[in-house]
Parts: sequence; C-alpha cells; structure tokens
Amino acid sequence: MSTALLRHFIDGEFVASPQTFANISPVDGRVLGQVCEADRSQVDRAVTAAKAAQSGPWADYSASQRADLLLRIATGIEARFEDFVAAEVADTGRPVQQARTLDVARAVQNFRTFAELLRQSGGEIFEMRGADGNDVFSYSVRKPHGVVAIISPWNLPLLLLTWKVAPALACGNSVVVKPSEDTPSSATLLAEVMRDAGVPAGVFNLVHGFGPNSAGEFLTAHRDVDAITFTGESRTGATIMKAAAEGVREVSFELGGKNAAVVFADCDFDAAVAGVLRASFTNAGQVCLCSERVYVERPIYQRFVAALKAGAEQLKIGYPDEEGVNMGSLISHKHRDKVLGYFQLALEEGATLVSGGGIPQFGDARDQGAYVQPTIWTDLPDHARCLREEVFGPVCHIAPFDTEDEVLRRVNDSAYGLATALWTRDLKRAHQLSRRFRVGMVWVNTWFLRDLRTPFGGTRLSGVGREGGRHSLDFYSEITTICVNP
Ligand code: NAD
Ligand code: 6OD
Repeated sequence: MSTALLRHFIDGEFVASPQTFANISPVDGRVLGQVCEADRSQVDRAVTAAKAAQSGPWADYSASQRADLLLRIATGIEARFEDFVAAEVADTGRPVQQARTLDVARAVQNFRTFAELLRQSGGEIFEMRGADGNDVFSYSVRKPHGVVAIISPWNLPLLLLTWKVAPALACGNSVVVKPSEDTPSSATLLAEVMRDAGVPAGVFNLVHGFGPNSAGEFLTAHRDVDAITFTGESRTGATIMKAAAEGVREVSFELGGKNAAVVFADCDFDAAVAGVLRASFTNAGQVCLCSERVYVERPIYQRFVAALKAGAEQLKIGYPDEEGVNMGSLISHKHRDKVLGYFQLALEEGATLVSGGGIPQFGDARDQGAYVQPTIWTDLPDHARCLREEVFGPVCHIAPFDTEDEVLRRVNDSAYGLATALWTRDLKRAHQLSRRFRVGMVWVNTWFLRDLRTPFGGTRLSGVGREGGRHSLDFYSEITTICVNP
C-alpha cells in the first residue's frame, strides 16, 4: 500500500477528504490506517468525471481496444499479486491461502474472461423480405449505458468488485465504485492498477464511505448515474431500488441467501461431508452461497451429524498466515455481535448445540479480534428465525428428511432463493429435482464451482437479474436495433 491514508480516485487522480474513518483489523482490533469519507460534492465530482469520460477518448475505443485494456488490467493485478493478497488479508482476516487462490486469482480471471467474451461477442442479424420486395436486414448493436455505479460488500471484496468492473468497462461504460467501508484497501490498489494500465481519466472512479447519508446513498441518488449494480444485503437492495426508481435506472442486485444443502443416502458420503464442510465454513461462512440449512436423508443422518462435527472441530482457526489455518476471523466486531446474537437465539428457539457456539480463546492478541467457533445446530423447528434469516457466519443447522417431496417443500419454504447444493449419486433424480428448487443456482455433488460464462444470481430476496458471461454484457449495455431497407 503506497499510503496509510486511503484516498478516493477521481478523474484519474487520488484525492483526500477532510473527513476520515478508521480501518480496523478484525484479527486483533488494531487500527490499520485511516480512510477518506467522500462527501456529496466529491461523489458529484466522481460522477461528473465519469459522465465526461463518455464523450472523451474512451468513447472512441473499439471493442478490441477495450479487450486489450482489460488484459493490461489483469496483468497489472498479477504484477502486484502479493500486494493485493496482503490488502485483502489485512482488511478481512481471511487465510492468506484463500486470498491467493480465490480472491486475487478470481480478480485476474474476471478481467481475462470479459476480455475474451468481448472479442467473441457479436450482435444478432435477421433478414426479411420487405413490402417492396427488398431484402431488409435488422441488426443490433451494443452501447454503454454511460455511468454505472458499482456498490460492493466486504465478504469477497476484490472478487465481487472486479466481477462488476470488468464487464462494465468491457461494454464501454465509465464507473464509480464504492467498496464496503470495512474493506477499502484492495479497491484502492485497484485504482493504482487502473491508472498504471492507462485507463483514461474519469473511466474508473473510486469513492470511499458508508451507505446511508454517506457515499453510497449520494452515489445511488445521483441523477447522472445511468445504472446501478449492487451486491449486499437484501434490505440494502430494497433501499437502493427506491433510489433507482427516481429516473427509472436499471439495476442488478446480488443479495443475501439462506441456502440449503440436500444430502441423499446414496451420496458419496465422504465427498458430501467434505463438500458441506466447505460450503458451510469457507470464509468463516461469509459467502452468500454458503449452506446454512443442511437436510440429510434419515438413514445416514446420525452418521452425517457425527462426521460433520468431527470435521468442524478439526478446522484450524487462527492468524491468516499461520501454517494450515482454515478459518480466520469474521469481518468485524459489529458483525460478530450479530452472529453471536443468532448463537443465543438458536438456543432460545430450541436448538441442540452439536459443536461450537462460542468464541475461541487464544491467550494472545487474537482475543481482541472478531473470531467465533464453527457452529453446528440440530433440532430447530422449521419456523425458527435461525432457519429463516441469513446469519452470514460459520454456522449450519442439520435436519433429517424422509422423502423428496418433503425436502423440496422445506427447502423452497424460504424468502430467499439463491443456491441449493445436492449430494447424490442418482443423476436422474438430480436433474429432475434441480429444476424444482426456487433458486438461481443448483450445484450437484459440488459447491461454488464457477464457469464465469454461466448466469449467476438469485430469485426473490436473493436478487434481481443475472450476471455472468453474456448476461453481464446484457446488463452493462443498451441495445439499439437498426432496420435497413436498402
Ligand atoms: P450491506 O448491504 O450492508 O453493504 C453492501 C454495500 O452497500 C456497502 O458498500 C455499503 O456501504 C453499501 N450500502 C449500505 N447501505 C447503503 C445505502 N442505503 N445506499 C447505498 N449503499 C449502501 O452488505 P454487507 O454486509 O457489506 O454484505 C453482506 C451481504 O451481502 C450478505 O447479505 C450477503 O449474502 C450479501 N452478498 C450477496 C452476494 C450475491 O452474489 N448474492 C454476494 C456477496 C454478498
Ligand atoms: O463467483 C461469483 O461470481 C460470485 N458473484 C460469487 C458471489 C459470492 C457471494 O458471496
């Protein structure tokens, strides 16, 4: 990091604000540095710069030139790979290994994927016979929306930010990004990479700050923002949707989840245990796709509970750079308070605590951090709040089931609709059942395996729209149809 004061990046330059807030380490509570908080006028400057860039040199970039630029950005991230890893680890407390193999690697891949897609994408063309006997051609061209606001969360900061920046730039938009207040570092590094890769001034702008009455709200309310893409909590999505209604701006929302895993008795048992362990505890459960509700077919239920408990208790919790560490801290003490609130509520709602349920004791600086134990519950009634609300921590509830129809009904009985994971050797059943879940994505015998060309998103409280592959190109562009009677 080139400075301990994290600044905004507006119109090709780093700029500071008088107002700052502290960036706190979730590992031991240390103050890592200060972050500038954008006021309304700075957000306005960022949006104005982005709008102006739409009629500058950027407007003349061909698709091929934009693809080259995306590749230079990917190379720029790779060149500073370990800086990005350090930034992500410092802000989040996640294991270094995860930051390398998932977060930063995916950021590079996001830019490469959309560079490639851009080169391959073409418009549609239709031919018809006109009334005068001429052959009439109708074709479509993609154009940028203009200014896209990108608001991202703290759980996979760089991965989720670049997942939106890459296609937005691919389509020729200018962007104003607002990362989470909890994870400002990797976005600031990304701005340095953008500058060094030769992204024209005003095309990539970054403002730091909070949501309500701060940079997030100022950005989504700005009249010169043409489209808004947001990843975060469902409630925040609803607030942003109201802001977007003014001016009828397009939105894409990737929101919360209360995802289920369904484990059938015919599964590969060891693979299912390992898979559910990963799906429930990766990133300390702070992935929108995590399985917080696990349903296991009755004949293997007791054995499965015992195996998952053994697996959870073997997870090594600790410093991000400790050898063999599997799980780091939660993002913040505020978030830990929320997770601990659910730990308490589960007991009040009748849960049996199978494992965890508290705060690990280290006897060192980590006791000032935001750690919790991986936690497993059983015996909650289906209506329990802990089975209906997203905890977003390292926790799952395991329940037995007897029939397909029963488990389908229980899984679908949720306000969320993001993802389901099925564990079975019966692929006929898997195909038939998969389409009956009211979710955006179903994994069979795997979890979080992503081909970036596939549509990603959720139904109902879990989101609006799909991103990924051409679905991203569809969201980040306007299409004009041209009909030519020669
Ligand atoms: P959050 O909604 O609190 O914040 C997300 C971002 O929105 C932050 O940058 C925040 O500053 C900003 N924000 C908050 N209020 C705002 C407002 N009124 N106007 C404009 N911006 C505002 O979410 P979070 O706690 O950072 O992230 C965790 C949530 O994100 C979980 O619910 C998780 O499931 C969800 N998530 C979903 C996906 C997905 O793909 N579906 C991916 C990752 C995270
Ligand atoms: O893999 C992705 O593209 C993606 N959007 C993942 C979201 C994870 C949620 O926490």
